[in-house]
Amino acid sequence: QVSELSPTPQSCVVGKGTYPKPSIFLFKGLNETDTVNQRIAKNLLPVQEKEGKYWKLVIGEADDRSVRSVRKKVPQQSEGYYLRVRDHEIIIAGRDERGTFYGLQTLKQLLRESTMQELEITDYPDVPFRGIVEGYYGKPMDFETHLRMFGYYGANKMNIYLYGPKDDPYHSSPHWRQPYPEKEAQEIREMARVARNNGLDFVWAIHPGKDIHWNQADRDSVILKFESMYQLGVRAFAVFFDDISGEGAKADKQVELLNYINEHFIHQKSDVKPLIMCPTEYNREWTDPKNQYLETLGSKLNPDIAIMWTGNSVICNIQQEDMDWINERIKRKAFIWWNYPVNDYVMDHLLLGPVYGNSLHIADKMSGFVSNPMEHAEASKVGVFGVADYCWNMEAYDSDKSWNLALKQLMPTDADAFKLFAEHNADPGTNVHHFERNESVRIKPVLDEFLQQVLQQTATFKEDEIRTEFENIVYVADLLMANEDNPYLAEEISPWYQQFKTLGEMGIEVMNLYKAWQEQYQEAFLKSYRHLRALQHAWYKYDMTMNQDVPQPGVKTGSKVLKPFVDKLFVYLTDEYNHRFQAELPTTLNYSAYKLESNVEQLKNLPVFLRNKTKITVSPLNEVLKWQDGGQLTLSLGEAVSTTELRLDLGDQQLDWIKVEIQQADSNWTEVQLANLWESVYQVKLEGKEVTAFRLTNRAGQSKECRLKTLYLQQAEA
Ligand code: LTM
Repeated sequence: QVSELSPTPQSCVVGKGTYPKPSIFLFKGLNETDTVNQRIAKNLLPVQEKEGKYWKLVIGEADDRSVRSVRKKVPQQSEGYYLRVRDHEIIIAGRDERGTFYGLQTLKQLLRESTMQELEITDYPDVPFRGIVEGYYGKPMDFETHLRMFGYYGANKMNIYLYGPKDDPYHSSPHWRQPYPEKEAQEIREMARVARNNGLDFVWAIHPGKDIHWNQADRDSVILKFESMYQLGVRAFAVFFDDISGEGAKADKQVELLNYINEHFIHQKSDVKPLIMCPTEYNREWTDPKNQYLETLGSKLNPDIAIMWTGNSVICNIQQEDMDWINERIKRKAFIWWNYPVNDYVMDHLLLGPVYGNSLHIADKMSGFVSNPMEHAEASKVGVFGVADYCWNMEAYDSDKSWNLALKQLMPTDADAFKLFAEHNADPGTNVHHFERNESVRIKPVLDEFLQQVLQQTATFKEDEIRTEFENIVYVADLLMANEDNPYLAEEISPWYQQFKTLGEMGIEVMNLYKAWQEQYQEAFLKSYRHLRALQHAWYKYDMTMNQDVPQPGVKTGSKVLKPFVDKLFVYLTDEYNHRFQAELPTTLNYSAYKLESNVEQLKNLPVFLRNKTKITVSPLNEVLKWQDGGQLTLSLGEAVSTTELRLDLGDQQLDWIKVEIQQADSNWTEVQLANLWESVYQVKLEGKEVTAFRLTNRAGQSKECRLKTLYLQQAEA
């Protein structure tokens, strides 16, 4: 259907005629367009050589003879196209080759339907550069995944892909100065080629700021590395200075290097796209007006170099005034690096909700908009689809409509099931960025109302609705686990399907518990109680054993609304039961009893979890940590825990500025000594001490910049 075209066209006028879908094409103008477009056109349908009763497909660029009759209808905007379906003829006329390419993508979508409607589409993008920045921490996409994703990005009319995975050692330290080994080099060559064939600029980014020297040798190192990438077919480049501190973070030095590269490399090549840079102060929260960092970039960086920007904070939504604020300082339109749906700060969660929150009126205030995806490339398609739609036709963007279409395309045979799953897997949970997404929106008011009625002991309604929701979850989880639409997706996220099923079962059982409670049926209550305990155990075991090899291990689902509902109801009913029958059924949940408190802004909301059932771990932080003098982090354990060691790695080999104290049952704080194990890894030996809390304090007498790489307390084995 025309209403399902995505991204939403700027204008689509539907006529009266409806025809059976073409089954064969006769081409006109093929030799006038580029080979990529020729190939796409030829693959749409079988080709007919002679004129006859067949559909004619005419394609070309605005100045080509083949499309002369509609030349005036082609939009002026670059990458725009005009597409007309009429009288067994389809004409696609692009403003340029990309425009024709996009017209063909639209035609592909039209050909999914069983009939062809008479129509005229006049279309062009709102945002000049739209795409992906693979800039997350974690496992970079593998070679095959890249190729697959390029097809998806191009089909959604994205035109740029920036390669900058933080954990590629040849993109960042330690090997940014060296060329790629042969195998990886050949993969990049192929990636650049496939990206190009999918209408994408393949931008290779370097991240040299951790250990760069501001001298001629390192200027040459960057240029030599770029030259080696150029030889592999890369024609667009970026330099990222994010998440670094110290010498590499100096604005004037960065400007000097970038202008040098621009002049001695970018401008020397006739076929290379303008340079892109990501600053160190890449969001407003981190800007220090004293440094005049952004102003230095704004006034001294060559105006043809694009500057990336994440918004008011690392992960946030962007409004009109936010764009004005940054554009004024950098004296150009910011190139947005949107940190969504990336989950490298909450790897136990999936972010599958709708794309929403950014202003719909900022297209003309930005030079580009790229999304940083999750390590799960297939699952990220939900967010990517929304971003592509948003960037193409911003004012017309309808987040829910776009989300529904994305889900349907990703799992056509079980779209409703996948939607239910996505509805309940949207929020990142507690996180350092205070970033939130709506989750379980449809059922939340029902659950809230029900819980309130239970707590106030008034008559309850809507039990059936709630029970049905949980029954659906169990049903849907089974469907998803068996679904074969997309094996890549299944491989990425099946642990979450299993946990989702357990959550559904817990939900059903907690409603049974409620019923038994209401009917004062003690035996049924105890039966449900025991089953719930077993399900809680299964949940916990899964959380402790699956998806462990990541900074935030485990598998969380429904964590914003559903799971808290189940837990609250369980605790309340069991407490009531205990009270009424003088029983002592435990109500402890496998909730972490750990409480992290801090007056250091970036540490305040860090998740804390138990790894391997024994390591009480504070989530590492991706970004540079600015720890003010006297700033403290306290982790209370809720009870005395027998411990063997505290492990700390702040990326600093000289940790004399950190004071570590532990608290024991007597509530007094005692300072303990840090011993260096190797490089920046430190340890406090605890030798079985019963600890109730520990705290770390910056006693340097000045603010320190460091990385929170490791922080855990090792429990003694039971
Ligand atoms: O956002 C930027 C510019 N840099 C990093 C990313 O590499 C990372 O993926 C995100 C989200 O954790 N945060 C960053 O600081």
